[in-house]
Amino acid sequence: MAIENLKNCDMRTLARIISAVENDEPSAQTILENLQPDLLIPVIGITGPPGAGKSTLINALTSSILSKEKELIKGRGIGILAIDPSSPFTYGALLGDRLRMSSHFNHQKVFIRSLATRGSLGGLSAKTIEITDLMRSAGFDFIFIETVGIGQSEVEIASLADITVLVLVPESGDEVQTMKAGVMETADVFVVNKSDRTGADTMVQSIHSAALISGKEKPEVVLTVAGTGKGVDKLLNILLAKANAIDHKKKADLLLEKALQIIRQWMLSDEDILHLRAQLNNSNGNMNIYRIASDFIRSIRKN
Ligand SMILES: Nc1nc2c(ncn2[C@@H]2O[C@H](COP(=O)(O)OP(=O)(O)OP(=O)(O)O)[C@@H](O)[C@H]2O)c(=O)[nH]1
Ligand SMILES: [Mg+2]
Repeated sequence: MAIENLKNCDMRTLARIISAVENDEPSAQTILENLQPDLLIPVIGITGPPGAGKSTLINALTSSILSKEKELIKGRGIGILAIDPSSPFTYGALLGDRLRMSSHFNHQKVFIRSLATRGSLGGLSAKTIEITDLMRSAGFDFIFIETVGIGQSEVEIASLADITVLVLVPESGDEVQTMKAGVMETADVFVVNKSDRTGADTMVQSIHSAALISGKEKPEVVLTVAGTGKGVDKLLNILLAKANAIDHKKKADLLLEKALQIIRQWMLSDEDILHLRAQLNNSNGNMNIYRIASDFIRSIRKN
């Protein structure tokens, strides 16, 4: 399939191309090198602790967008990339996500893809960057990326997403207390979901206090009940406003980080990294890490 047709191909073909890249099929390199990602499509990262309601919220946002379909959908519609937490229950989580998002699973303007974190030795799923760029090239109007976690993953998602939404719940007090300044910085919008439960207002105050400490001016905080859709239109309006004001020049700073991740990934296989780890583990405490590093570089150059 010619890559210039990526925008117009049907969803099934798109799914096949994504699989080819995800599985490192021989065509993957050519596909990637011919991509033309549209940087104007807003990529919205939805992140937060397990069970905070991220999938339910994406489902509700999708409903909200589709209710204004004439106004908001000009192209392929909504692309959703759910990155599963790395746990032995990945397959279950994947099915669970599909069930939770099921009201849109068959909608022709909604494309949902789950990406397992398998094979990834830390960080986002190995292929997250590539699949996001593929989706950016496929003519969607909106792209949502769901990642679980609080801490490092927000920082990583921020290098990928144009807008980062951190979903918390009334009980997330501890998470906010220990939230690092970097996380406060990277979140563009804070959502207190499950605001039908007690403690939501206290949670909003905690977010404001944490923001004050980290020097962030007036964070945007929205209360939602994702299951019923309460607050979701308000959240969508904030996202639309932010999408119109994306500063693509600022993003250029993150390109180096992105390029380094791609280079690292293309140069080092998971086996290489496991081999390195084994060498470090086998060294009985009297290792010389510099020698191990230079031996390692020599060995991958040979391959
Ligand atoms: N009471 C209440 N329950 C909610 C709300 N939003 C989601 N839930 C429920 O919370 C549970 C977890 O929701 P998910 O959307 O799967 O949460 P998630 O953050 O995607 O979870 P993981 O992907 O597993 O990290 C489900 O049982 C939802 O029905 C809400 O606003 N209020
Ligand atoms: Mg989920």
